[in-house]
Amino acid sequence: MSQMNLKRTTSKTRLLWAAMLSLVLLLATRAHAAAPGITGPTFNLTAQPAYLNQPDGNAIYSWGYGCNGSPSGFAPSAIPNATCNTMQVPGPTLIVTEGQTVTVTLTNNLPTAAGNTSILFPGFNVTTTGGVPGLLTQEAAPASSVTYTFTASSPGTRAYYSGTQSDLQVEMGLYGAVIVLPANVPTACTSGLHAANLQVKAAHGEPDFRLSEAAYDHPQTCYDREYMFQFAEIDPRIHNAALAQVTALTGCTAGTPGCSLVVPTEPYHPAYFLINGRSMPDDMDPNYGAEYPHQPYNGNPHMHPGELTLIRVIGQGRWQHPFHEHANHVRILGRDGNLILSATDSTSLAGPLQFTTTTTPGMAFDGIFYFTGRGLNWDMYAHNPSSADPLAKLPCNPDANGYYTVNSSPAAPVSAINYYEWCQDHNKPLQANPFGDVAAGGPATLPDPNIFTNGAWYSGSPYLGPDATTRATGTTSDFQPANTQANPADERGWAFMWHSHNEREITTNNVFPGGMLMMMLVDSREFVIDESN
Ligand SMILES: [Cu+2]
Repeated sequence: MSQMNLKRTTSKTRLLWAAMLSLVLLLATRAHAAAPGITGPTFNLTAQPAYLNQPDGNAIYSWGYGCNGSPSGFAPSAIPNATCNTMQVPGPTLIVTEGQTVTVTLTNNLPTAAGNTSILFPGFNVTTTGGVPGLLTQEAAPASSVTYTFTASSPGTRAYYSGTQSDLQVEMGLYGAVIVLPANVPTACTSGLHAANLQVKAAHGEPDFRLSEAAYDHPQTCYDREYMFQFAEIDPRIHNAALAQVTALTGCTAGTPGCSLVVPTEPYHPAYFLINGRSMPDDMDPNYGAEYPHQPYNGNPHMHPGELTLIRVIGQGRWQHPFHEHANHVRILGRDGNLILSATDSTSLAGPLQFTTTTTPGMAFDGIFYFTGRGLNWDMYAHNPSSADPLAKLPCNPDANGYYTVNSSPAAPVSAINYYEWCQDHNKPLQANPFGDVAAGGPATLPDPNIFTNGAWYSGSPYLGPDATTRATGTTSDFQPANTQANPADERGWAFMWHSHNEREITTNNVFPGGMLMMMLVDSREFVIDESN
């Protein structure tokens, strides 16, 4: 049996296993989890210094919020090995539910010369206990604490950050996110295509990484997958100046003359551009990776065709970040926890559809992104009606929207690897004379897939899914145009660059590529997306 046949037998066997596994999983408790963070509603945080790793080998002295003792829990539960260090950037994502009373106690463990620190929770009505008065809120003096209490009054994603000497302290890394989950999930989110999507995941043994089924108490905010991205930048000269001064002032007494920092924060020339505290390619390493003890959250979005993917985005730092999510536009649902409703019909959402999503410093937005392949004008699964392989000639019956789903007639089985295919392009060949077991007679003569350069993320194939990509290379060579360094075995996803459109921001210390860039991968349904890596 050739290597090719082995692979194909394996994929069929996997489908059988998946079908059996789905029965087991449907009986098991549904995992409810996703953008990684800690659960409350009571949080004990500390502000401390530590070093952030950058891909050029630099370790940058920074300040960040972290956990003061073990948090009450981690979410999503589908991500193993979750940790909350005493310092991390971004700070721990605080996950609470609408209506809860949230209590955050902050202890100031910054160097004494750094002075007071604090947390602002914009958008919430905060009361404080303890601490000392500051310009914007009560602050924690060195080695002291302050407690903030607020009601999680409405759902959505919001920023939190230092309200003390913010030009320096936010730059140093004192920022994070609050996610408020809706108390009442609309029934539309737990029925129909959303319920079917869970069954499709279960059919392939894929965990559910969501924190909820909806972003807000609104049926137009249902989602099938979610990610959180916090954008910020670092000017290392500021961080180095802070380090030099706190080192020189070690042992000084708080409040005495000279026991304070004078670090200029202008002119501002950032050299590192971060997604969740990491620069590309580090952002695509796993969540909680041991090599990033103070940067636990990654930026590594994957999704299946047709899934409504919620992206929770915050512009931290000082610059605007024009972020381009390639492959589709983003529908903005709300900003800073405020749903954007129609002026004439308060039951309908009116958020803009954006090609490039903008983030203003301190501002958060929730948006929906999806990819379906609609309009490609070729069969992206490379179906071949005259093939002897059943996987090469799966059906595609359009539902009312033109996709192959459980609403089709006959319905798509939840184990179908072309679930959510755009049926208008079904059996429409791409290549004139392709290698292997994919349909011929199409308009294009593409480069030989056996010699086509393989990118680090892109499989090199115009076809989606392990089965289609393997069939498209033919049976004459062991050389696979896939299985690259960054991807797990068997992944044949389509990679789309998600990156800042300020091109300076896709460098790391002046070297391209780097910075605020990640690769989004679309994977066909049989590839199990593991959001923990
Ligand atoms: Cu772009």
